[in-house]
Amino acid sequence: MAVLNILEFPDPRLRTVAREVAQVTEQTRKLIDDMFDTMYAAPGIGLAASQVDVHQRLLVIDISEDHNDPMVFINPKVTVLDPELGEYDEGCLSVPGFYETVNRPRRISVTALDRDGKEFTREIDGLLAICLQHEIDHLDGKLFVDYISPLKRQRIRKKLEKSHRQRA
Ligand code: GNR
Ligand code: NI
Repeated sequence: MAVLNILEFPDPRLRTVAREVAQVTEQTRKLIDDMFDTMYAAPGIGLAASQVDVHQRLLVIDISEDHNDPMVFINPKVTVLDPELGEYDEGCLSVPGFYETVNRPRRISVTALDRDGKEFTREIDGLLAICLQHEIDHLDGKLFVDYISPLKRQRIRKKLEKSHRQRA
C-alpha cells in the first residue's frame, strides 16, 4: 500500500473530467487501497481519484471518527431528492488551509459500484451527502473554490502559488 501525492489548486490537472471505470479489476482495488492510505494519512474524510492524478470516476469516503467505515463509490450517479440546500464550511486536501461556506442539496440518492463491481443505491444526507457531492465535483474537474467569489478564489490561488514556490 502507498501514500500518493495529492495535486493542489491551481494545478490544471484538477480540471480534468474523469472517465467511467469500464471494469472493476485487481488494479482498481489496488488504487482504492492506496487512496484510503492517502486519505487517512492526510487526514481527510474523502478523496477522489482526480486528486491523485488518476482520471477515473472513483472516490473513497470515511466520515467515522475511528477510520472504521471505509466507503467506495465507482461511477457514482446522484439524483437530488429534495431541493433544499444546506450550508457547510468546506475544506479540501487540494486547497490546504482554506475553508469556505458552500451550499448543496441536503438529501440525495446515489447509485454506484462497490469495490467488487456490484451496483448499489442508497439515500444519503448529512455530512456524507456533503462529502459525496464534493468528491463527485472533483471527478467533474470542479473544486469548492468555484462556488466562492472570484476575488476570494484569486486570493487563495496567490497564497497557494506562493507556498508552492517556497516548497520548490
Ligand atoms: O477532508 C475533507 N474534509 C471536508 C470537509 C468539508 C467538506 C468536504 C470535505 S472533503 C475533504 C477531503 C477532500 O478534499 N476530498 O476531496
Ligand atoms: Ni476535495
